[in-house]
Amino acid sequence: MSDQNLSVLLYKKGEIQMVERPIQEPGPGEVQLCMQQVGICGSDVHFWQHGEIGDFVVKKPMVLGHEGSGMVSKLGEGVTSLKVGDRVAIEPGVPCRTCKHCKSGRYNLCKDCVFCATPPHDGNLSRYFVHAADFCFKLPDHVSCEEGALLEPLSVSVHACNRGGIKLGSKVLVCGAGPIGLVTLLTAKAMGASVVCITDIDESRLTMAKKMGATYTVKVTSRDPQVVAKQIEETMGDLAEITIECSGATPSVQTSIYATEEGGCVVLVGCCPKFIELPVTAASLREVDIRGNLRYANCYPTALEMVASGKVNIKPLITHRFPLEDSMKAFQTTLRGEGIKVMIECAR
Ligand code: 572
Ligand code: ZN
Repeated sequence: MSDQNLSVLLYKKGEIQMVERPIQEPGPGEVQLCMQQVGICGSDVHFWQHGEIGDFVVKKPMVLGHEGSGMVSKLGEGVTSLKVGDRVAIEPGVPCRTCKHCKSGRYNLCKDCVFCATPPHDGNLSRYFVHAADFCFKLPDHVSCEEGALLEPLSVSVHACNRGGIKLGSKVLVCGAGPIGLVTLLTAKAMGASVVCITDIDESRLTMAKKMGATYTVKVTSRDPQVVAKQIEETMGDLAEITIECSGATPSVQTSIYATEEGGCVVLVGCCPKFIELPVTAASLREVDIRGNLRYANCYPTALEMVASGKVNIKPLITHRFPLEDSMKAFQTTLRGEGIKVMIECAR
């Protein structure tokens, strides 16, 4: 098999393959990228295992991957912001640019957004990938391509913390210590939170959270949300002012409402089931706002500044590394729930 554009293709539910595909040429305003690093996200594994998330169903083969960085290998017509050889972080969702939400700056709400590895659009887990030049962010020399790839989950956390209104002195609860929970912990602290408590059912993830600066950790052992909320309140000495729910697990979403103080805010970041039972009066009668969250808009520049300035260190998130050829092993590792972030090196 000649190695032209080796790619990780989700052929259909349950079936991923390494395939050779043609290398695309960049069109006007686009760049061709020699992919460097791509992290595996929970959604890549979910599409592989279940063939769908919500309304997004895999109906034809799709290349996986949306947490990527690359090196510019060709410029499309009219591109002046980048040059061949530049290393860039790839913001994976390119919106229509013309709808109401795009024009107001909330382009994450664009209905026509082309997002990598969200059906029917291909992702960037391949040797080469073509992308809009203005959704590529040049990395300074001292920021690695691994860090560039991690700007994607970091941007999720920047948006979530903004949605929650985290500011200097905020007392924050983060539910779930997976990759998104951990970057949210780092971002909340960088935004000035004085206390960050983080929960999980897994002790090793809490150990990691502690190492990354969590003020408190709570190991969740009960499915009763009021019992867990009490445990959190006792640990923090107070209820949380702002809660960022990153697990998507039903009991944890219920806990997030009980564990937030009156007048506070819960941001729903984790992927929940379509319909769940929630303690609505505990939210409504205490004016606890429940806020939605979809990816990010205009957060890559902030995420990059956080890393480039040394305000956050995201490198410890990477626990496994595989070359592109070993992507099947990489996906199996993620499926087994090992480590935190599995990174795939795409360059030969
Ligand atoms: O890194 C962005 C990201 N967003 C996720 C999941 C994983 N990674 N979301 C959850 C699923 N939704 S979706 O709208 N969808 C599959 C397009 O249900 C997007 C946000
Ligand atoms: Zn993701």
